[in-house]
Amino acid sequence: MDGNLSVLESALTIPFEIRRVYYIYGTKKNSVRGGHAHKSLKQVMFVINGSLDLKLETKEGVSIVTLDKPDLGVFIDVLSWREFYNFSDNAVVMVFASEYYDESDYIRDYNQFKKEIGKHN
Ligand code: T46
Repeated sequence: MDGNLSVLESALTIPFEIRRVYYIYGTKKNSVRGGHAHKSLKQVMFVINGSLDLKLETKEGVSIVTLDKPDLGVFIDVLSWREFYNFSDNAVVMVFASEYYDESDYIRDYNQFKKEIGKHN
């Protein structure tokens, strides 16, 4: 058999019921996306074409990961401040989300995020 086949199953390999799938493409090389956290939303994110760097801050600390393989997924838990940058040409990001879109679930203020993770320590 030629090529690869990756499989994701809701509530099995993905650790929650998937309520929403979205994808991001056409980003410019110097784009920075994210810059927020979520109160209740959990996500698993793949870069299925191209690459980018993901910086995640949680109450445990800061981690940076390069997503450059279509079978490399990252689980993003609640209260994780995320930033995406260093997009390659033709980067395609695919995200599986535990909740429907809800703007009130966003924490877009970094100081508020820091307070929230302080509360959860
Ligand atoms: C994350 C990264 C990877 C919707 O209408 N529905 C949706 O499901 C989403 C995700 C966004 N939108 C609207 C809301 C904003 O007006 O699209 C616009 C851009 O959304 P946002 O600022 O959330 O885009 P990103 O790329 O900064 O962040 C999104 C997710 O919110 C975030 O959780 O991990 O993609």
